[in-house]
Amino acid sequence: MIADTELILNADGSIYHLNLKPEDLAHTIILVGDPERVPIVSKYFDTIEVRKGKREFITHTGMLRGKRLSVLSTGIGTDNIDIVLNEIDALINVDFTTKVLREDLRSVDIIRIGTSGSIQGNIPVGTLLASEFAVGFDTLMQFYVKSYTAAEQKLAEAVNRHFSNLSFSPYIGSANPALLKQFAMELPKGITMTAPGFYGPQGRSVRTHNMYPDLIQKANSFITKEGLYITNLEMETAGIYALSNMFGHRALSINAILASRLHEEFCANPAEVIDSAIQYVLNRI
Ligand code: R1P
Repeated sequence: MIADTELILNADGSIYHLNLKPEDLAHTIILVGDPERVPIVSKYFDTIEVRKGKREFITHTGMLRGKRLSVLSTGIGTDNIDIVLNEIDALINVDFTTKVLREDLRSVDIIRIGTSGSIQGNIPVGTLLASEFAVGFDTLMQFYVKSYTAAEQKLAEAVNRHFSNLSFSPYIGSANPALLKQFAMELPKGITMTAPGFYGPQGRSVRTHNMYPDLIQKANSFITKEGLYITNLEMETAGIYALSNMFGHRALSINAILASRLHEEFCANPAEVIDSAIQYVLNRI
């Protein structure tokens, strides 16, 4: 039995942060960062049966063309992704009446629809981009035992060689190949850099003294022997991928590019670009 302090439930039997009971969550889950993006996604559902939430974690569950879907907001950062992915897995794989892990472990599909900044000249504002890999510049995965595929191991070595002046080791996560095929055939693909902050950790300096002032240039110049390069920068994908890979869930991250860090340009119509990403994903579910 899992101890009450390891898996905390609220008085109504829902899980501590997400405030959901196992039956509230579908097995296809769209993750968005911004809680206000949840109704913008669920307005396309044919029916909505669950509207619940706590703090920044808002969930709507409903049906779209006969398929049950949840859309859930993560807020910002991989610290929140740790909570969201662990609680999703518990909702799916723990029997809440006995607090015992199910013998028949189940897997869910997790698709992030996020926003991001491009760090390459060939990826303009307005692009929808699928992350084939993600590199985590945060410390989340230092707290878990990771196991890499051969491709992830190779990428981790190349990244650590290139970013040799960091005082920490970035980690790698990868998209589920079947989801990449289902959702991202028509999209540009790349490596997404996931940062643990918005300013210094993404090389921005409004009034700060940055330890790595050339972070964007350094990321821009990274390229593997196979020709893979870092395309964009945001704050969740590496954590989503690495934890989904660890739990055996299938994950894919699609980001609307709202800024070009190289051209110092921000999108004039972000709501339209985000809506096109939402419709792109929902049309392929
Ligand atoms: C920062 O403004 C936030 O926007 C991006 C970053 O990853 C971070 O969460 O994504 P979302 O729009 O999905 O939240």
